Amino acid sequence: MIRPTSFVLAALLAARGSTAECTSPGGRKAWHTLSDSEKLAYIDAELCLMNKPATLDLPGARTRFDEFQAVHQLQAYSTHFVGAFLPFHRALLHAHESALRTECGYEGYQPYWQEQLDAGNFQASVVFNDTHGFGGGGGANGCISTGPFADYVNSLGPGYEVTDHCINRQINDRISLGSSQAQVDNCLSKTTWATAWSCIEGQPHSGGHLGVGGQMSNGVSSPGDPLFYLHHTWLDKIWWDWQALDRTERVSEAGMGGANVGPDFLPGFPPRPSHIPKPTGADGDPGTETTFGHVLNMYGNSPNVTIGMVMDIQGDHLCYEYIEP
Ligand SMILES: *[C@@H]1O[C@H](CO)[C@@H](O)[C@H](O)[C@H]1NC(C)=O
Ligand SMILES: *[C@@H]1O[C@H](CO)[C@@H](O)[C@H](O)[C@H]1NC(C)=O
Ligand SMILES: [Cu+2]
Repeated sequence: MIRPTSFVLAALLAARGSTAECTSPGGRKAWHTLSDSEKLAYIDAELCLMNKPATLDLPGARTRFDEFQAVHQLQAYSTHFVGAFLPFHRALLHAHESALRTECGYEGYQPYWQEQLDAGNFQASVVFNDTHGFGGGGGANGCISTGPFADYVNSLGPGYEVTDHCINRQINDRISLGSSQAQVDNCLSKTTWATAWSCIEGQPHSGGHLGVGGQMSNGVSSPGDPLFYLHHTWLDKIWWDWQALDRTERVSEAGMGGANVGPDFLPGFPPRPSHIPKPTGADGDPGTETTFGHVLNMYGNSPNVTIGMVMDIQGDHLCYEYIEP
């Protein structure tokens, strides 16, 4: 005879599904809400990746930090202006966050940049703080001349090139208005995946990339600026906020779709050189419409995942939450 309490427990477990194991999600916080020591812990972990030699034999990558940039560089034409845009970046952010934690002893989670706070005034953002942030821009050739990343010699980029260069920026306050709350709200109000995803890839996405400028404004090599990860985590939060408005529907197949193979030339992107193959369908997803089976290639930085595995940030594979500022 089952006692009522254990019966209720068993029913609850059954309702959750036997494989759902996300019971204590990692909390991703807004950068400006981190304590000084939390900020330094994140920066130190990123510097640790920049000081670890590359292990994956990806063209031009010298460090572990570069290897995450290489994954983006090699696939830029198959991961932008397609349905996989947000899922690919979600998987890349998770791979980066996992490396900070498992390879560099970081105990926190991937922070995000609450850009709407700074829209129209990126110059004054706390993210550019020299001692507890990502440093400024504005040295010779726009090179970051102050802060923890001032000396980093990036071996990938600009674009598809493999050349040593500094991380540069060219902050533009007017363009940064694209990251405003009004733009975020506009995307959250979209009622279909196709309109929500293309909205997010349009304005808030461009506001952060082009508002910071320099390396960040290059659609191919932008992860050479460590701010990339905070910008894209903010976009991932916007996607999640949108999904959470109708969670069951929007983590299901109904919440995916869109072009599977993008245009041959991406506006604002460097042209694809001949050694980068023309994108075709992905493994697991040969058709014209993006589906759950679509394999996201992490090039060994972390195991490959499918789009279906990254739809829910508190599912069988991912386990994190966004802490509101
Ligand atoms: C940078 O951040 C530190 C630590 O939070 C703070 O004490 C300092 O005033 C900031 N610098 C500027 C220029 O705002
Ligand atoms: C990851 O995916 C790519 C492209 O689908 C494939 O070529 C590669 O072999 C996969 N890697 C692993 C470790 O499965
Ligand atoms: Cu990208």
